[in-house]
Amino acid sequence: MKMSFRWYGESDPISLEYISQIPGMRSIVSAVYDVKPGEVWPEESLARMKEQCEAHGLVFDVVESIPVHEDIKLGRNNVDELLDVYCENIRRCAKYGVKCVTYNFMPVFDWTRTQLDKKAPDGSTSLVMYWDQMRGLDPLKDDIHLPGWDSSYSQEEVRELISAYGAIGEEGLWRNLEKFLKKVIPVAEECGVVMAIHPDDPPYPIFGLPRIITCEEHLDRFLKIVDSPANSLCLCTGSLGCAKTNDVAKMVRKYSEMGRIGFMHIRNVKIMEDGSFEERAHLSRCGSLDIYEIVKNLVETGFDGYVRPDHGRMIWGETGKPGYGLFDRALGATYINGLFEACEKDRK
Ligand SMILES: [Mn+2]
Repeated sequence: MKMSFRWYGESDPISLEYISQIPGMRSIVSAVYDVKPGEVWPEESLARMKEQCEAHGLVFDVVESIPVHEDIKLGRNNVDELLDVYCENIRRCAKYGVKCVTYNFMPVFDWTRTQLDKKAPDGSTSLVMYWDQMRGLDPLKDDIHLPGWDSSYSQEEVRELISAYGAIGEEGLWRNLEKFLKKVIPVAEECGVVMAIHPDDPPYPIFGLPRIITCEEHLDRFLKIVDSPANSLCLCTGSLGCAKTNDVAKMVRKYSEMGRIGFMHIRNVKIMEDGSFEERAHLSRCGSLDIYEIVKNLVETGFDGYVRPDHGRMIWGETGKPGYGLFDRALGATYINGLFEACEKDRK
């Protein structure tokens, strides 16, 4: 397993020096943030990222993410041109040492929460999604601004996108994903990059938008489209774990055994009675997921891909990007490292 940490580049309030001080930290997960989706990433930006990481004894070998342009997901006229740009970005990442590229295929919104700073009894804050706050919201009628949504879309654009996705439906989205994979995976294979798709967060339809990377049946279908280790999963326990019907530990064992997990996002969530969920500390007893079971399944199947502690809470008075503070993610990394050490020693 290769332990990693997400870093948002020079604008991230958390320094590479601090990240390098987390015990066992190896890799940096980052991206080029100064260009829009559908544009070619400047080589200078990649070279600089690599240099900065190396100066702190870290390796820049995971990209999260190269965003997939909405026109690719919708299969619009300019899709071939956009796919060429996407492939060029994979080649450029590989040239600067990147081994794994994460992306998602979620329509319009990357992730959905209703509050980013819900206070727990202990004073920590975290991201939550409460159905009480979601119900009654209709982006086709109201001007909705949920936290975390791309504010660059106007209300009119959001409506237009939602109706365009409604028109293609789930099967249309699968078709466009297939076209994407058939173009992109051979390029990834050629340059030694593993493409790792991130599941939909949460893994069910929101506002009628189709969502397909959601459950075991759909992950099976996804992996069969291009049956290659370069076509892999970024298995995010917290995203898949928001649906009670997903047995995350079992999925981890199955896909790791198949050699089809490139990247593990490990975090815990607490699913509430009505299906709402709260992000919690990584520890098994803090949420609904058995993180020990998940790590044990990885170790027993010989997992050697990347792992990162996913979202953390805000604790000890830290402020910053919700989910991406230093302290709780560092605690998460240490906890996960401990589980790996124990499981690996048990195995011998
Ligand atoms: Mn994730």
